[in-house]
Amino acid sequence: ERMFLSYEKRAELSTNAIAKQLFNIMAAKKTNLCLSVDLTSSTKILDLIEKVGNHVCLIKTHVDIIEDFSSGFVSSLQHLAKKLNFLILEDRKYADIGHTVSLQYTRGLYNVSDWADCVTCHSLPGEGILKALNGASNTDKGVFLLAEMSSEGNLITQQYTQETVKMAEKYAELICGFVCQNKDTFKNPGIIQLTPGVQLESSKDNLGQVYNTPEKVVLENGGDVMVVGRGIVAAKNSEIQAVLYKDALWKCYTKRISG
Ligand code: S5P
Repeated sequence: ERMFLSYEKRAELSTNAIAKQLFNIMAAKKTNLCLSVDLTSSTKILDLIEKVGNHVCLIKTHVDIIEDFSSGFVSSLQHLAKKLNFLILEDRKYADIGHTVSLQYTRGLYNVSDWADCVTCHSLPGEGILKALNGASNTDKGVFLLAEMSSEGNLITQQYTQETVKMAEKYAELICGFVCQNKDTFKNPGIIQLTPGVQLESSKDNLGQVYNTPEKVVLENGGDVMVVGRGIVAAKNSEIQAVLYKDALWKCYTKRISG
């Protein structure tokens, strides 16, 4: 079972280059924490990453919420990614027909395919969306496909989840993981379970987000990379809080692989 294999071992089993890199970064830095930098000012984002980048394996962005987005922001982000050894995930959640998604991915203000190591994407429109993302870049890229969501009342059914996992099978070189909540959602140990909805303080927000603890997410639900946003971003001292999450999540992982 993938739950009990080390990240090093799983890197060897990955068919996607970004999944392989991410597993190796986690093993090297001893962190399975992904920080979701949901802030609207590019300087604030870069300042935060400067402080916590050492403690994370992945930085997740929503670039369309940044009020002063520029190509300078992208270069600074890439510079920090190299310096502090993390990958970049643009959480765009593409959800349109293939042709539109290929334009959204490669063109416009954000030029996501130029700088993001990986992106998120819905399976809702069908396979064309994966074909579009697959053909769009010459460099190593990964896609996290949404198989489940953390928010209450979401319309994803078990059948939708299963068919999403099936859709991904044909795209072994493109898919780096699933955004999902359960250990039984998929079996392939070369693929990453990215699980959002993690917080120590609260169990939900007032817009439908549902939170679980590190123990629940890693030990019971099979999360490999855990996404924390407000738990760190809204804290008084983000650096202290990031270390707290990193240590708690890593402890759960080492406990998990030791049986
Ligand atoms: O099911 C999901 C999928 C995602 S990618 N639920 C989520 O919350 N997310 C994202 O994770 C969401 O867009 C946000 O950026 C982050 C969670 O942030 P937090 O502040 O609630 O920890």
